[in-house]
Amino acid sequence: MDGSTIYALGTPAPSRARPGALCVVRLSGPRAADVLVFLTEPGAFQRGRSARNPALPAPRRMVLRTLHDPLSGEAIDRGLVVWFEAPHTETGEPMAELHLHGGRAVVGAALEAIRRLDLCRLAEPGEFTRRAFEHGKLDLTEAEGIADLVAAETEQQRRLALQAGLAQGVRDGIVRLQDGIGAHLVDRRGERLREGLHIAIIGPPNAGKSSLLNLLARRDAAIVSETAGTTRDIIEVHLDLGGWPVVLADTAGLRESGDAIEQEGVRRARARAAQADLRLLVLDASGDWKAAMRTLTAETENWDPARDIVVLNKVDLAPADPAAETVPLSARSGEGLPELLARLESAAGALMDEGARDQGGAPPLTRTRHREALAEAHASLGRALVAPEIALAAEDLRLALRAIGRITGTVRVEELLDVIFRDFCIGK
Ligand SMILES: Nc1nc2c(ncn2[C@@H]2O[C@H](COP(=O)(O)OP(=O)(O)O)[C@@H](O)[C@H]2O)c(=O)[nH]1
Ligand SMILES: [Mg+2]
Repeated sequence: MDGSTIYALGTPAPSRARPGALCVVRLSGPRAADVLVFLTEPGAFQRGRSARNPALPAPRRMVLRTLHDPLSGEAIDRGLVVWFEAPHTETGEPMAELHLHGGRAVVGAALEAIRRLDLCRLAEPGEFTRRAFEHGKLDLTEAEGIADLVAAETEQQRRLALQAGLAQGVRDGIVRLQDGIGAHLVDRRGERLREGLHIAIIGPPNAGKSSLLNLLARRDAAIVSETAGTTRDIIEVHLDLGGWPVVLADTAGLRESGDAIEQEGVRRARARAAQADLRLLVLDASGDWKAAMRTLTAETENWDPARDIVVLNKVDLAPADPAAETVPLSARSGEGLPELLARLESAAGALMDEGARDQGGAPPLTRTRHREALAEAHASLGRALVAPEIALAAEDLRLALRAIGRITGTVRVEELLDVIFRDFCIGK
């Protein structure tokens, strides 16, 4: 709003073919009263009388007045005028209406007289409604309702067709946006970069899981013991694996146990294995590791044979099977460690690259705040798609926009308003 006073024809402009019986000129803004007085009281303009002039009719009362050209004093028309006092008006501003005879010459002369006062300007399409909206006289859906009402009947069919097309277009746009946001949300690169790649060491008791953790951590983080069931809780160490931050977790040996604490350890081990980005299954080369591999890979949730690694430990005790898809290692002597590290590094790199490829090189979501805002936008878009009413869908879209705005900076409502009011006709 620029504080200007605006005017426009509130009825269709009279044409030669179809002159109307009446034509209404509407004014809104701080100078509306001046315009009304200057047009209806001869000589007032020259005297520069103010809006407090007694010539101003009582508000909301139609009164008969003769309209004069304020400069020449020439009579233009005799018609009804109405004065509306702010804020109880349609726009919330001072308003006036001139009900003129609908001939082209009359209307043309009246508009020209108003223009020559140089107190107001022609309204933009939808500007009256926009001012009403900005003064809290109606909400957006009501404003849009007015747009529909104005366009109804005259071009109903064309508009209906247009609306249907628009709705489908909007729907497609929402679906595309939601898919895009969803893809960012499943991309866990940012989290991996920030928190580290999660690697879980799993396997049967006594396979050498804790020994492997200590070997990789280069310190005695976990207790190594011949007593099966020694590791009961999860032990985490943070490592740098070829430049990638890694959280390595040692877990309890996977076996049936009567011990309640060990049972809980096994439950946690399985849960951690399922959540991890990468699983290292450690097996004892000197035992029946093939059977163990079959059962444990089948039992482990999210086990991916193309990504997860089977480590055949204690190769100092039994020769490795070169045909098997395993990484031979001796956690005791360190034999096979460089090969295992190489495998881990390439797996970590692949996990990070994978996300990068999926996102077309887009930066990862590293902040929880961004992730939460996107999740909220995603949910709001989903609700918009199933909203039973257009007004509710609009509200959901607004919420989605606000959530995205929290990442990108504020999304100005003004920008939206321009789009909405653009479709109005002048005088509304
Ligand atoms: N010979 C041999 N013994 C190992 C090796 N790795 C671990 N051990 C032993 O196997 C036993 C169990 O090891 P531990 O790391 O506690 O296994 P976990 O139960 O899987 O955590 C310990 O006595 C270790 O010293 C290895 O590579 N070779
Ligand atoms: Mg252990």
